[in-house]
Amino acid sequence: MWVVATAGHVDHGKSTLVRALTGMEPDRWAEERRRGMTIDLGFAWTALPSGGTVAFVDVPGHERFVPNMLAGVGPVPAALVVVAADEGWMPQSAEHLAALHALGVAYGLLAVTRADLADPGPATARALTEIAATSLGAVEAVPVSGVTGAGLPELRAALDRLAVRLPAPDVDGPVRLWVDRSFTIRGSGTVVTGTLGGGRLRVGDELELAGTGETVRVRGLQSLGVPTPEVSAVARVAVNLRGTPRERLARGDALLSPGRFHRTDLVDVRVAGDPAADLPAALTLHVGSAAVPVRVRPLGPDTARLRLARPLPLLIGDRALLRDPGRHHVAGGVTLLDVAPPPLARRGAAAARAIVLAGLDGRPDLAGELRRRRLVRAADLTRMGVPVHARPVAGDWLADPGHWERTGARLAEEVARHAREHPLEPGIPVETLRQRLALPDRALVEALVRPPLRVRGGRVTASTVDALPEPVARAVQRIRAEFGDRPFRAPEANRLADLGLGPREIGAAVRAGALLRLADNVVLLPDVLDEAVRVLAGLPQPFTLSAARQALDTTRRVAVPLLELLDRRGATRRLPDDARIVVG
Ligand SMILES: Nc1nc2c(ncn2[C@@H]2O[C@H](COP(=O)(O)OP(=O)(O)OP(=O)(O)O)[C@@H](O)[C@H]2O)c(=O)[nH]1
Ligand SMILES: [Mg+2]
Repeated sequence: MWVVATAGHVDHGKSTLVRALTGMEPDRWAEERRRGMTIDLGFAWTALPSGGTVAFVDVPGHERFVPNMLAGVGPVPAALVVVAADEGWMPQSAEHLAALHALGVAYGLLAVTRADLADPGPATARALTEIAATSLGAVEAVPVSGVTGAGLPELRAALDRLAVRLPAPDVDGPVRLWVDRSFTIRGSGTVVTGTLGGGRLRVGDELELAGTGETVRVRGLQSLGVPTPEVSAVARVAVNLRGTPRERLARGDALLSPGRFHRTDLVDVRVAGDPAADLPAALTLHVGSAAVPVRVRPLGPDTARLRLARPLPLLIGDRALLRDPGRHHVAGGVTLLDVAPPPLARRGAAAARAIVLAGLDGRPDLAGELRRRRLVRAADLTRMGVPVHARPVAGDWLADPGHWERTGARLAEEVARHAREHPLEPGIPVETLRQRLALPDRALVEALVRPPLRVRGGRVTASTVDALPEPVARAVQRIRAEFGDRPFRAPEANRLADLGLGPREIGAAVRAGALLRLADNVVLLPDVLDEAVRVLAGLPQPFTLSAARQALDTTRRVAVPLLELLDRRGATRRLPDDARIVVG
């Protein structure tokens, strides 16, 4: 199936033509039929000679209902432009065409209706000229009469030729179904309809409401009036939602694949049409089936920042249009360049931003996004519409290669600086580094740590034996000289103090492997443990604390923590009666 929207001035025969092609009534409301005028969107469909199905979104032509027209054409990539042979090119012919052009609609046909009332030649010539100057380009023109049926077979054939040119939908992509109608069916609850442009819907699927972010479940699906368990794009669909009050959903809302879209109320755009500087500060943004008031802040000659009155699920590259509702004027077609733009707080930020935007074209560009954002979560980029095919540097984080390289170098500098300024600390805390490098996640700090640096105990240290500050190294030398021949005698607390070895200095020496700490203020030279085990193994087993103390020629102050350390290391084992044996 594919979907085409009508376009054209009031009373030019759009609905009559849809009715003649499909045998269905596009004017759903009694008021529309009474007044002979379309007010809101209508839907009808028919089989084509090729066997394919075309569904029409029939729009109103009256100038008052242009917002309804825009909600219908917003999600539809093909248009059937209708001009009456007897009336020719009229204001809403022009306004509708301007809207199609602003939205970048590139596929279309011209039907010159009421050809039984006047020579279709002049209207055709004028319309083709107007259309050729837009995104639709050169289109086929077919004169028809919805009343006599003349030209309808030719129009069907032309529709078939148009269908084969339409780009294939991304049926594996995420769903963003812009709601164009919502209503209640007794016994079933809320139903919304829309044009499914990409992805696939199944009964039982969970979806996200763009407006509130809440999760809803698909209770039932219909396409072209027939219940179905699954629908693939492109299709007209009606979605019955379980347990969702009708008030939660209206035209302009959207049903989304959960977690796949970024809802934003701030976007940077390129504007085609009026120069950005001439745009009124307050306009309405039409995108999908939504119409949202926006504040416009021009940035460059053809770029602007839009602040939306409510967030929408927008992607880089989305097409939209700005309209001045008071003036019946399509102020400009809009291409979304950035859906998560940076704040413009600093002086000169707006000018700098204009330069960045001048280089963007709305085509998602992974390398460019990484260069500008430096660090970004893969899921966040996907949600902006940027396909991700790069390896994360940590977790879900992607990094610009140059920035990552530079940050790694800065990290090494910070570690070295911290070691110089705090020689007695065991490295720099990961969290401190995270803040200094302005990284959003500690995992990034750890990913940047490369040998000879390493992470130990929540800090980053140089993995080579930590260089000992000069005074500490000298104090350790003195201990070696004084205790080398009495290896199990430990310097007394006041001797340590004399040597300038307080808790921090001892800590640094222990980390550097220059001292072995048994308890507070009880230190030995580091290489004495093997000798202790050798001496103890020479005692009759099991042995007592007192026997060990005498054999090691030391005091209780050392012997108690030394034996406990050997116990912990499994070199000795303590028996129930407090005696010990050497193990192995
Ligand atoms: N003779 C003749 N009359 C037509 C033809 N097409 C439409 N009409 C008449 O023109 C009038 C308007 O037709 P509609 O189909 O309602 O026009 P529309 O474009 O849908 O109008 P809006 O939806 O209000 O914009 C109706 O009275 C139709 O009967 C045609 O091909 N030949
Ligand atoms: Mg109509």
